[in-house]
This record gives sequence, structure tokens and C-alpha cells, in this order.
Amino acid sequence: MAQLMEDDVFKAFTTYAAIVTLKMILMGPVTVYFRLTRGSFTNEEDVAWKSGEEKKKFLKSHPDVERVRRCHLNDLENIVPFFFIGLLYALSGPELSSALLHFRIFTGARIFHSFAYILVLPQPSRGLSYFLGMLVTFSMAYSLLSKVFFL
Ligand code: GSH
Repeated sequence: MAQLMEDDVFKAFTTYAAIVTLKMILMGPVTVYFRLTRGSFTNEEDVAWKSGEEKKKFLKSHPDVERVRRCHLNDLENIVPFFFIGLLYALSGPELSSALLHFRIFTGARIFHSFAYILVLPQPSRGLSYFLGMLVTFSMAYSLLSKVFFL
């Protein structure tokens, strides 16, 4: 493992994988922020400190909270595959420049996707960032499989 950590491609993968994973984890606190500011909770115990009638007012969904939750889910749909494919790709011995290009474009695309989703930027900004990120994952998968394909 220590030897692997000396490999530049693996170091680059670790860096960008950590950045996108932290970005994804941040969606949790952002959801909490929207829940608190929009007064939108789903669990009885979360509003236990409110009185009877007031409880009902807080136990409701809010479009802003649902938007952040969808953004978080979209991260899971895309960042988890990036992690697995990216790890195998990094281990398959790609050129550093090519690997860096893949990791940087994916990271930039996913950060932009979150801003586009939460700030409600006009389409096709979110759609394009989603496709760009997915394209990177497919490109890494193609590069990986063209080296190791074995049925
Ligand atoms: N699970 C996604 C969906 O239901 O839309 C699959 C397609 C997708 O990820 N589309 C991108 C997106 O941001 C670009 S339009 N979808 C919104 C979302 O997942 O909530």
C-alpha cells in the first residue's frame, strides 16, 4: 500500500476521489441547512420539541429540501461508479497526463452539477455537466477494458 501511494497516478486518483467524496458528504449538511431554514422535517422525533399543532406544520416536505436530496442521490449514482472504475483504471497503468485529465474533468463536472442543481441554473447546464462526468467514467472504463478484457 505504501508503495502504491508513491505512484503519481494513484496519488492523483486518491486526491480527486477524496475531493468528490467530501463534496458528496457535504450534501448532508446542506440538506440539514435547508431543513432548518425551510422548516421541513420527516421524522416525529425531529420535531418533538414543538407543541401539538406546530408539529404538523413542520412535518412536511419542501421543494428546496427535495431538490438537495435529489442532488445527493445523483451524486451517489455517479460518484460511486467513478470511484470503482477510477480505482481500477488508476491501477491499470495509464499515462499521468491522461489520468489527470479524466480525474479533473470529472471533479469539475460534479462540482458544477451540484451548483447547477441547488442554484437552479437554467438547463442544459446541469444536463451537460452530468453527461460530461458520465463520459469520463465511460472513457476510463473503455481504457481499462481495452487493456484487461478477458472473458
Ligand atoms: N436518476 C437520474 C434522473 O432521474 O434524472 C438519471 C438521469 C440523470 O442523472 N440526469 C441528470 C440529472 O441531473 C441530468 S438531467 N438528473 C436529475 C436527478 O437525478 O434528480
